[in-house]
Amino acid sequence: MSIHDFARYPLTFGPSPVHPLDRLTAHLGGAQVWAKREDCNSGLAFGGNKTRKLEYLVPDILAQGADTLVSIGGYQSNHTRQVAAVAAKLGLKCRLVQEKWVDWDDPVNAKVGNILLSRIMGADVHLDPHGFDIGLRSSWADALREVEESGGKPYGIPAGASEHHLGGLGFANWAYEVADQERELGIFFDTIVVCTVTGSTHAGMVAGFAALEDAGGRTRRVIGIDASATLDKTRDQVARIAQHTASLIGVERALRDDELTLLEGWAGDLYGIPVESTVEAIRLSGRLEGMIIDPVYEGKSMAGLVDLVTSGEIGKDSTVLFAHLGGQPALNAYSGIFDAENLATRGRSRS
Ligand code: 1AC
Repeated sequence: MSIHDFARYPLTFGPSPVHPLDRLTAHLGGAQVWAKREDCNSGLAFGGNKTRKLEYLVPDILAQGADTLVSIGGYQSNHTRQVAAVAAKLGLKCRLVQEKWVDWDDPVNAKVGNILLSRIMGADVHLDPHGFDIGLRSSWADALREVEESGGKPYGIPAGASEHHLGGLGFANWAYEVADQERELGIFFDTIVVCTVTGSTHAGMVAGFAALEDAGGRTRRVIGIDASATLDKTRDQVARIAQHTASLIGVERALRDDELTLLEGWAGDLYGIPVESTVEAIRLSGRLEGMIIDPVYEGKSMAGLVDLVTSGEIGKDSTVLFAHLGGQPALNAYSGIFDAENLATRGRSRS
């Protein structure tokens, strides 16, 4: 089997845009930095990385004759927003469990941004008091059972689609898309930087690039930047999903340790809480490139990229691809961090 043997239901516009970040590159004084923009990948509720993953789940959803998508995330989950959009597009119902993954005391945290969009798209949104966890959740199992008991035919999609057996395929395909874009542009990205939380975005890339390497492609580094602050658990989850996805797409070997890089240092102490470096990265990206990134995911991976280039860990001669996963709808729920007074009391204690 290869990635091309899996059914894919089109939800995206096609290959997501790739473009240079010239002013950021000049600011850093080296390493050519580019971005690949999953925030511009679809017309469905602003798209994002999960839209890509869902392209590989929809054929299974349709084959099973499900009438309700059941998924889970935090109040400001990008994933659940994208599931709600796909349900709307397919004419299915959507039941969402939104757990209190982040203890963020903004009064509109459960009202604006992603959760607002899910409500607009008709999802049945249930708030739940449980805290952050990247694994399979009992609240989600309860929701599946309730849909069934009320006569529905649920289709379960775990957080980030990561623990779904097809959840890594979307980003395995992303790796192939990058290779095609490199050929068109006459460029080679030796380093990819991606935010890692539930794992299947990062893991899918690792699997895809492993398959390409086994087919004669050049070796490159995929650097996952932890944003969950549960490093060991995340590393295990990424390794497991990467190995599973690799074997699905025909990689007949164990992945090497050097193919699985997850770096800590930019998450702060807690998932979903921006720290000083996150806010600086958001401002930098906005000010230099007009590229909007968010306080939960890309603010942290961009902070990592900036430090790794500045410290020389990513060499000045590198060509780096920053994976923009499309988390910015959550920004509305964090407006307080751009209030100078709040930043002084809240953000500066962690970096
Ligand atoms: C954690 C999966 C995740 C989301 O958006 O809910 N990225």
